Amino acid sequence: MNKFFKNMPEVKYEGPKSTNPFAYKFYDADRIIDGKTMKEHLKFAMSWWHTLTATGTDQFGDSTIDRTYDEEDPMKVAKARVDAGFEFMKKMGIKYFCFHDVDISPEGNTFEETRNNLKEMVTYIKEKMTGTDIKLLWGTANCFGNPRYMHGAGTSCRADSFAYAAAQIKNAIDATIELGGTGYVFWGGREGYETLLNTRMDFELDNMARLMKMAVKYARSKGFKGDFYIEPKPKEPTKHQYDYDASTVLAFLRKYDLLGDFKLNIEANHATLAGHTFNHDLAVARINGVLGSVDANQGDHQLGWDTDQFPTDVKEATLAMLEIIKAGGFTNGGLNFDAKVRRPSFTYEDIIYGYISGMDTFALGLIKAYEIIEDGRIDEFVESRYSSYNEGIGKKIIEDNTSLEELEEYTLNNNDEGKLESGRQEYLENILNQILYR
Ligand code: XUL
Ligand code: CO
Repeated sequence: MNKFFKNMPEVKYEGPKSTNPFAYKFYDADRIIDGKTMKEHLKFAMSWWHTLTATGTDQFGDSTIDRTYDEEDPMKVAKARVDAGFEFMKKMGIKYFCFHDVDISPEGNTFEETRNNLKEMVTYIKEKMTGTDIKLLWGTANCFGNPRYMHGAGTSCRADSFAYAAAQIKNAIDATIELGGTGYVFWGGREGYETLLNTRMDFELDNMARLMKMAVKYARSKGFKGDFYIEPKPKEPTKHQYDYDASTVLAFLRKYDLLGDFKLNIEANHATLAGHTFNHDLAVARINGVLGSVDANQGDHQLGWDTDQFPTDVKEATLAMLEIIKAGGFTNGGLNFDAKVRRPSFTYEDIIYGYISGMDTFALGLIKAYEIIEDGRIDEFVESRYSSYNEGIGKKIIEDNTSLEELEEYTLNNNDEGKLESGRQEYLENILNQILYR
C-alpha cells in the first residue's frame, strides 16, 4: 500500500508557518467555513491522465517521466496505475478522481478487445474503491487522440468515426455508472475545423448534438442521474473548436434543447485561451444556472496554448471561488486538477508538490472569498451602483412596465438627469488587495 510514494509521508494540514514541503499550509480539510467543511466546499479531484499516465512528451521531445510503475504488459501497467492512484489519493486526502476511458484502460487491437479491457479495469477500480471514501467525480471518452478522429468525432465527415465515437461513449458511460460517477464530460478537442473551405458547419453542429442526445438517452435509460457537462475550449488541438467558450456552448445547448441535462465544466486555462478571465466564464455559467464543475489549472501569460499548470494564483482562485459560492457551491461537480507537472519535474515528489500548490491555492481562494463576502464593502458598492433602478423610472424599467414612448416623454421633462457616479474600480481593487494580503 505504500509502494510508489514510499518515501513520502501523508500530507496533512500544518498551518501557514510550517516549512514542511509535504504539508498543507492552508487546506485544512475539516475546517468549517459557513457551515461546510473545506473538503465539502472544494471537492478536489485527481485527473487520471495528467497524474498517472502523462509522460512529459511534447512536439519536440520524448518522455521524461516514467509512468509504467515497474510493469511492461499494458494491462499490468494499467492496474499498477490504479494502485499508484489510490495510494496517491489516500496520501493527499483527495476524495474524487476523473478519467478518460483510455487513461484507465489500454486500447486493444479490435473494439471488442478495447471494450473488454475497459470492463476488466472498471472491475479492478471498483474493488479498489470498496471500503474507501474515494469517489468518481466524472468520466469521459477520449474521442480525440486516435487518428480516426482527425476530422472530428461527433462532427466527423466520416460516419464510421461518428459510430466509433458513439460506441466508445456508450462504454465510457457504462464505466461511469458502474463506478458511481456523478458527471459525464464532453470535451470536443477535434470538434471544430481547420478550414471552412472543407467544412459544413451547420451539418457538423447538428451531428454533434445528435451524438449528445443519444448519450443522454442511453445514460438516462441506464439510471444515470448525474450531470452531463460540456467543457468549453476555443482552440488547441483544433484551430477553431465549436465549444469556444461558455457563451457559445450555452447558445448550442439552447438551440438543441439540451439545457435540461447539460451543465458546463469550466477550465481556467481554456477561458484564458478564449480571451476571457477564468471568473468571466464562471460568471457566464453561473448567471445562466449551468455552473456544474471546474477544471482547475492556470496558463502562462507569455504562451498562447494550454499549459495546464497547477494553479498558484491566489487572486484568480479567490475570484473563481466567489463565483462558485454565488452559484451555491458544487452539487454533482467539483474541482478537478486538470494540471500537470512541468516536463523536468519528473519525480513522484513533484506530483505531490503540484497538488499541494493547487489545493492550498484554492483553499486560500475559499477563505479569501468568504472574507470578501463577510467584509461586505464590495457587494455593498455593487448594490448601490444600481440603486437608480430601485424606484421611479428605474423601477418601471426593470419591471418591464414602460416603453420607448414613455421614456421619451420622461426624458423630455427631465431637466435634471441626476449626477453620474464614479465606477470606483481603484477603490474596489484596494479592498481586494487589502483582504488578500492582510
Ligand atoms: C483538454 C482538456 C481535457 C478535458 C477532458 O484541454 O481539458 O483533458 O478536461 O477531456
Ligand atoms: Co479539462
